[in-house]
Amino acid sequence: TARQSYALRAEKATHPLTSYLLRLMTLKSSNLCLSADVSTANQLLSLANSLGPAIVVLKTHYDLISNWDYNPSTGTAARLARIARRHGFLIFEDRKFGDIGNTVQLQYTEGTARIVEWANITNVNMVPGKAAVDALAEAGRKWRERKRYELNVGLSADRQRERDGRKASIVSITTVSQHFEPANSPRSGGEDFGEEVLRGIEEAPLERGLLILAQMSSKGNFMNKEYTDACVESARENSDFVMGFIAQESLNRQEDDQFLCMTPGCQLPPAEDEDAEVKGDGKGQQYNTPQKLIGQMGADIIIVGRGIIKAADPIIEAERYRQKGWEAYEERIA
Ligand code: UP6
Repeated sequence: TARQSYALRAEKATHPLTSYLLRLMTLKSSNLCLSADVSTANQLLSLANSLGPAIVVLKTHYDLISNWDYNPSTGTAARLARIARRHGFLIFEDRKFGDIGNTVQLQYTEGTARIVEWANITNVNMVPGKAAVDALAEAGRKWRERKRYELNVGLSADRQRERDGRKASIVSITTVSQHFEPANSPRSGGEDFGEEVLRGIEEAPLERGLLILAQMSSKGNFMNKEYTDACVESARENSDFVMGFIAQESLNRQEDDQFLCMTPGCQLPPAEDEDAEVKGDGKGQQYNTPQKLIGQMGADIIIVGRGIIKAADPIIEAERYRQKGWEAYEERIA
């Protein structure tokens, strides 16, 4: 798959969210995921808003945010989702679930954060075994069925009300708007983002996706080949839910594997010294350039945190990463 264009792979992918993401990448000429590792909701939302045009995925660690607001319709996730719809990017909660199946299901769908409700994508550390993936896949499928049902009930109730000459119900407006509200509709929640930025892309599909943590960027990690191979097997077994991997190289090994490889541990040397070597962070993190990860290792999306966030001007820096990542992809498929 490494030599195929994202557009071609969008047509081949069977997972609707994978296909959508590949189309988004083509449309925005971007294979950049921002790792928004900041500590307040305002910092998160303002980064999302200012870097939204350059990225296709925004990765969160919601538990790093000291004032995360859990309200499902007015809280941090809801506000982030509105920004995501507006700029056209997916939300990926980097939760790295790692427990028995029953517990990960509950952590995914219940508790304070209810991750399934707002994150298009999440991920799992498969060290506890394949059952964790199976359990999350089951929870994802159930969520989708419930959403479809709610949507249908809401829509048909509204049709009936229309026939009766009454207004649509608040309930169905909320249900429907969570997914199909046009980005610049007056209902979009009192946040003024100015002009609509992205045109030509439809709403993200009503699907959830999972990435399996198959390889890590950190020095001396224990994810050996046997573990990585089991991750690939598990992905094939749940290909309606698993979109791909967090890994350091493409893990598409068979003709019909259509998995995405999203890769953290990515930095560029400073703009003023482009030949400088990229070093680690002194806390175990190891970095590679977009050229190496996309161009040589077959990664599809680079995940960049501090390289962008800590820059003097994150907007300019995000654009530099987007360009480098995209050039490496274009060279790869040429
Ligand atoms: N991350 C890694 N390596 C992995 C998996 N995940 O760094 O193998 C995550 C980290 C962090 C981000 O949790 O959120 O990717 C990398 O941030 P950085 O670019 O600032 O190093």
